[in-house]
Amino acid sequence: ENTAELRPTHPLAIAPVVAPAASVDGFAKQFLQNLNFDQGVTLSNSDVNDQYLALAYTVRDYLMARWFDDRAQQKAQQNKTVCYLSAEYLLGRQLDNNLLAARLTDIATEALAQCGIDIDDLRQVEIEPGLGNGGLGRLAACFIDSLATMSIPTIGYGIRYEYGIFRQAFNEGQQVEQPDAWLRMGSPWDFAHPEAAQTISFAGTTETYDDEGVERTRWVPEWNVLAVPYNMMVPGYHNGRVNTLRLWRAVATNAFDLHTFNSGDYVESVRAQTFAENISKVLYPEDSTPQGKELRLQQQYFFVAASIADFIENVLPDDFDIEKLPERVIFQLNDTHPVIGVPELMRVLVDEKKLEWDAAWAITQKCFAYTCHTLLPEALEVWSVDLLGHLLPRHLEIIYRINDEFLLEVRERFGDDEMLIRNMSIIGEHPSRSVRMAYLATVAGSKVNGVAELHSQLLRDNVLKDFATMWPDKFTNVTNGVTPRRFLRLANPDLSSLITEALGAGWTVDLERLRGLEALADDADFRERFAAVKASNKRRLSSVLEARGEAPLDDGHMLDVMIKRLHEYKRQTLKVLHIVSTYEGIVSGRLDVDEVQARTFLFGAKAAPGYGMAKRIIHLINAVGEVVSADERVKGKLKVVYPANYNVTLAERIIPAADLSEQISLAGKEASGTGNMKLALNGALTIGTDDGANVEIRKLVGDDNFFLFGMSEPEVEELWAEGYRPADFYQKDERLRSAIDLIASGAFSGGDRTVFEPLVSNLLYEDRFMALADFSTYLDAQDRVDAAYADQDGWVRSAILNVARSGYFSSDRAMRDYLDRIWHATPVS
Ligand code: Z2T
Repeated sequence: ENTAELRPTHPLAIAPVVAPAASVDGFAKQFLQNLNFDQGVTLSNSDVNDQYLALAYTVRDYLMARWFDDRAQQKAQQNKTVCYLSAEYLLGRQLDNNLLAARLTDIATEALAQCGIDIDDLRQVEIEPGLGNGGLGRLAACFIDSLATMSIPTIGYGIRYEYGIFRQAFNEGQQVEQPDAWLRMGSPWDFAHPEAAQTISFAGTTETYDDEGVERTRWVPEWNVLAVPYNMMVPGYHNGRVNTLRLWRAVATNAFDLHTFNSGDYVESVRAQTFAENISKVLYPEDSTPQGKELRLQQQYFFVAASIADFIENVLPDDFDIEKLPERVIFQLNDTHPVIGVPELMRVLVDEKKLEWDAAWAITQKCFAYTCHTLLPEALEVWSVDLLGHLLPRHLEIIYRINDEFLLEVRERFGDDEMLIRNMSIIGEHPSRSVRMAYLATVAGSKVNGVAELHSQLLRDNVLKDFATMWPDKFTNVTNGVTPRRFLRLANPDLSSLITEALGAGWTVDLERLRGLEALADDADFRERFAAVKASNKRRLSSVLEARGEAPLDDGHMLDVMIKRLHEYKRQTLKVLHIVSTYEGIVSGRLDVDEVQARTFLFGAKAAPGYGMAKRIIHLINAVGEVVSADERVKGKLKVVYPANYNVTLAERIIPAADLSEQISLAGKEASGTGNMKLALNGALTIGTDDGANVEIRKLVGDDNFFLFGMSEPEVEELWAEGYRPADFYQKDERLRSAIDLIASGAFSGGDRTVFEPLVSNLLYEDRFMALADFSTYLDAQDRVDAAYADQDGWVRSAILNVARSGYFSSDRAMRDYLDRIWHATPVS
């Protein structure tokens, strides 16, 4: 580029950028300066939001020099960069994480205290960036934390949604959605760079032209938007590294203005700009069941095209030989949402860089790898050929050619097996022509991975079987992980102190060290202190719930939690049937009330706004909760709490307080789960099926410290093959019958039998996720839970062993696995 070189003469302009002094005085000075000169208020005139923003600016100031330095290092060393492409990043609050990473927590607390401010009051002000739905988005956030902590050059690319995941409220027990205006009070953690905007095109036609005797194709698009990057700091923990998360925002282009302004109606033209700006307006709220809407495909192409162009133009040096691209980048596809990047890179290489198709394809295949996060057939993304061809005509042509050459390869390998060809084709024909994005990703990717051992096995055996036969080495597993910084160190400070006292501080970046706690499980004094931490975490959660208008938690109750998106396959209904059955058992006298362990059942879950059955289940949970919690006959024994708007911030309070972790999906349906890992790591015992990462958790913590129930995945297949009739299970088990009858009777709906009728008949006559089939073993396992909890000493021992043996589930380990098996990138030295 041709920017004139600056020739500064001022000594400060020549000196390297330095952070403010890492002292209480230095921090207070910087904070007050930011309050005065960036926020524009005096301390005495400021409100908490001013103070929070000034605090955030101050933390930024400390990280800034590191951020500059990291980018300079990466530029100098020209290492391979991990470009994580994800439509979602469920970040959670930034303040505490960044204070911790920069070792500023104590300094900031004291500096603010000297300004008369309680830092806790400022923590509460931050609205978490909820730019994700659930597991997939939170996983991306854990991964970028680990990569920064491990000094791996990484850019996280995604979308800066103006509205993140909706805020959930309850109205008479039913979910209502409210917009998440997370940017309204300012966004101190990101930096807009309009000068680095990319122009992203859509629609139009393609044409061939003569390029000095070579016939080439070019895309003649119909409209453009600007993609403006917003950079966020991703600081490593205590290592002085700061990576970048680059989120794109859609802004109308000048060309767009001209096009519309020529229509003559000025005001209408300004309004029309919102068309372009809608692209980054809102996160689609479906977790695992995409809706196939055009705007969503626009979002996907928008951020992926901007990211690829940004990497090539701004990260690679000007004279870079594009044929060497695979040495410098790996684009990791977080599920199929960014897969349109495959034809986009081909378009850039063939149409713009003028490479031969075969050379371009060889490069592209090396630059991408694909992570699959599901097994549900309805969650596998497909785009109608009509829609894709209209929005991205050149990309559809490229996809067709990729498919043609791929199917030739299939024929060469397996002969003219037309059935096989149809099954493997990237283009599906039924019920209408569509592009199967998972197949495109599998064909294009250098590697394909599932997110837990069982999941990866089922991908190879079922969903992508033919591809695994063709390319066995392409398939691998990387079991998910969670960041120990946010989910243990920050969320559970008391347990963290206890662990550090016992083992030293190294566990935060080397979680396998928790193994050292195994020996302490037999130490009565340690057990007592561990139990005291759990009790205090429950009190802390109780006050959080009270502040939200919920009833406080009862002392002595087991805290039984099910926190995850509301989905039929996850089987919140099975949990409800357990609650109703226990309630009915006590009320009818079938159960001896003194034998039943006092429990609080805590739910946290949002339902996709368009998912009717999930919303009905929410209604049922609240309805059952209201009746059970109010009934004198079970008073002090059973209680249901369902705080609205479960999010990362609330998870950080619930998880450290939990005794029992409900992981009860139908075997073969939950790809991995990561809440299961966070809960085990914080000393909750799991009751769970042999599904997803539960399998690995159980293997590690041991059968004695895990409550297994339910059919295995092969048993599920067998029952389907036999013919599954849920009503048979209803007939056979009296406890199940009474529970379902009680719901059907209107006992939880003021006598109205129609309210939950669709739910009841779905269970009795369809039950896609076999809740009734697993009910009796689930209740048996819950009896084992009660018995185990009655022996508090034994329970605490198991809880400690869960912590001690969960080190494997660190996202640092997951990153090492990705690096070894897929990325082959190395740390910045
Ligand atoms: C999602 O959160 C997950 C899978 C998806 O498949 C989509 C979304 Cl939004 C398309 C979850 C899985 O359900 C969960 O088992 C897994 O732990 C998580 O992704 C991270 O891999």
